[in-house]
Amino acid sequence: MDKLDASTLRASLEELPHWQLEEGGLAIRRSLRFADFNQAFGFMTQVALHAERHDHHPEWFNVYNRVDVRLTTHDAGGVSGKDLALARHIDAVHAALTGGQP
Ligand code: H2B
Repeated sequence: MDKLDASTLRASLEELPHWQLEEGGLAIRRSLRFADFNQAFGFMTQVALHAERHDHHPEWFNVYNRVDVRLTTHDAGGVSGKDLALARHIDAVHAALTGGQP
């Protein structure tokens, strides 16, 4: 999948308000909070299985109840539609587990 041009990406991110374009524009990022480590790790497990099914994987960092996520398409050298799709999935899993708190 090709990387998105800057104006398409900017427009798409208006529908993903929790996600920020990284400096340099190569990736999008979101930091997520959970009730505790158990909930954070449950989130990571669900997202990992989805990522494997779609052959598109997040870069992420976890400390206790926090998960920092970075999405980019290595094969395309930037942000593609696959990253936007994964971002939407991540938002949905997070909202289902936490009730939507940021
Ligand atoms: N994940 C991400 N985020 N970007 C990729 O370009 C990518 C991936 N490529 N997961 C996939 C795996 C590729 O390496 C395999 C060979 O299909």
